[in-house]
Amino acid sequence: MRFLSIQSHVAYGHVGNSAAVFPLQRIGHEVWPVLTVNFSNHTGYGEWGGPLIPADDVRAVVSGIEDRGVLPTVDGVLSGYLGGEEIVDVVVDAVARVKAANPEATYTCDPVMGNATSGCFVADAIPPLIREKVIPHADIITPNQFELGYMTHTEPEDLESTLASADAARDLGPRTVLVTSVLRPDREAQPDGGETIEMLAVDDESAWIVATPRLPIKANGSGDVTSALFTAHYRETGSAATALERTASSVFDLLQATLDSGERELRLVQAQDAFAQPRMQFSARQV
Ligand code: PXL
Repeated sequence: MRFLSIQSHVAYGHVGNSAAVFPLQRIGHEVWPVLTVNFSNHTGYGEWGGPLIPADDVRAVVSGIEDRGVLPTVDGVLSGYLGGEEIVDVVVDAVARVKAANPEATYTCDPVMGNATSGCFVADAIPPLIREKVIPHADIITPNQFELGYMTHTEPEDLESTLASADAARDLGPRTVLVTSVLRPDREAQPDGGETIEMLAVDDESAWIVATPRLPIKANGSGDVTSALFTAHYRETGSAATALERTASSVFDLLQATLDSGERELRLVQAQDAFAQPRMQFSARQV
């Protein structure tokens, strides 16, 4: 498949397109990265060098691709962190152009707003823009539990309320919702009593949940890898359960490798076999 991926680029480390592009390529997909920032490193370091790409320049890159006549061959558009209103408009416009060229193409929006620990870390203007201008055009969204609540004005907590929030998100337009990092208090423990973290996928067919051991690591970019892999596997297989299992398997091994290395950045290259041949050590349960 071919993906147009409109996301951040960092020279050092792995977030945005610098996290999403290689795993997609490693599992055999063509990716056309369109950069929204060109930073030295991710913003988690507190300082960085390099420019935001002006929205008009991002738009010009999309237009240049369109002028090659290749938009009808795009299977999916991906977006991640959106820094401002202008870039929101560029993404929405790019999605419209791709869908006009190929009505079968899907748009996956990772509605990056924040998380349960840090709260909202994007500008105040961004969440309402994502909710009102972007989500209605998305086919697949990949919020974490916090973003899911913010988007739907609900407070997903246990399984039942998280499923209800996912349905509320589906009422905004997207047919498929992947909720990453679900930390419901009623989740199951590991066989050895250890803590788990879950992902939940809901589509027109059904709802599925997968649990993985919760690792003591917070790695910037892991959400970007998750969103990209889920999209590719879901589009390829049409099965939310299979996509969930493959994605959980790959991302867990990536995080384990990162933890074992003691490094701050994702061990994307070193863990590449986990993308190509996921061990499939976790199974999804229908809920
Ligand atoms: O992972 C999302 C992301 C995207 N873009 C930039 C970031 C981050 C997370 O740290 O810093 C520039």
